[in-house]
Amino acid sequence: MEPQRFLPHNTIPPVVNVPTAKVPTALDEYLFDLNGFVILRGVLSPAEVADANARIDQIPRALPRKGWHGWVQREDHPEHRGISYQQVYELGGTFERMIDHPNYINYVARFVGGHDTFDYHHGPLFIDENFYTIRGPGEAIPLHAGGHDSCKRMSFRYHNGRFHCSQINVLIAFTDIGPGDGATMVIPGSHKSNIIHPEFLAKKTNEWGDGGGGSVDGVAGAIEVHMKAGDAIVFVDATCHGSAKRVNPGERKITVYRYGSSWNRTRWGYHASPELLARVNPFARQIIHPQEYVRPPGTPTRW
Ligand SMILES: O=C(O)CCC(=O)C(=O)O
Ligand SMILES: [Fe+2]
Repeated sequence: MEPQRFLPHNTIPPVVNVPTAKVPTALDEYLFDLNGFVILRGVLSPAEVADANARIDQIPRALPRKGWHGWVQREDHPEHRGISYQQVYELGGTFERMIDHPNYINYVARFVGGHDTFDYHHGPLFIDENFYTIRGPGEAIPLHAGGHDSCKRMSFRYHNGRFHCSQINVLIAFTDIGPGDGATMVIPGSHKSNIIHPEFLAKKTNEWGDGGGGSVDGVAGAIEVHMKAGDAIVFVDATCHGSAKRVNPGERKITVYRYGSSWNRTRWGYHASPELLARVNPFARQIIHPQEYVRPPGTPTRW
């Protein structure tokens, strides 16, 4: 073995460098490269989890699809995928802290990459979507993504000792999620797959539509990720994934914050509220609002 042939781990400075901030270890980087994900235990404290769940409980369950609760909107997806609220960072508290949480933000920045390149022109990162999902018995999200389609938005890339992933998801559990609870399921290594999973080709119905209701149960190669409330799975979106169908009584609650380069755009066209932008620290502000538009003097700011 000639160690000098291999680039050293940890050549990129953390984006958040407070003493409590966590940075990926050499083993984390190895496992992320190998599998497409890492599992980070206890990134949120029980108090942070309780705070977030209490904020969600303020939203009336009767809020219809597309209905608004302040700056949060219920997503318009079929009931068999549960209830999702978009733009939850607007709810403040834990959700706001999660924009740049020191327990994982350096993982996200390392995996998105772009340090010292034009990708950092507007800052290190951008959140293109952030939501909280509640699922009860019978509910799930079908199998999706995978390296086979080479989609640029989700892509995994490693070059010259650095990751350059287009979309890194931080999926956090807000309830304990074990067998029967509708766990997230992933196919380890599928972010690098060249071949489409035959399961996709076998589908005869649109599982995503109102009459659908597919899950990842029984899909060859897929494993359940069991988590305690406050644990996170950090994964490149190219990883083939989805969830098991919940069979136990009760509800399973998660968030997904998706991060990419600062030049990304939002998935659904949401914009952070002026109140949130005024409250957050400059680093978090850059993550949710990387660019001010430049206009001739006297032009209206909205039209
Ligand atoms: O609910 C899950 O476990 C996965 C969610 C997901 O993959 C998605 O919303 O794209
Ligand atoms: Fe997904």
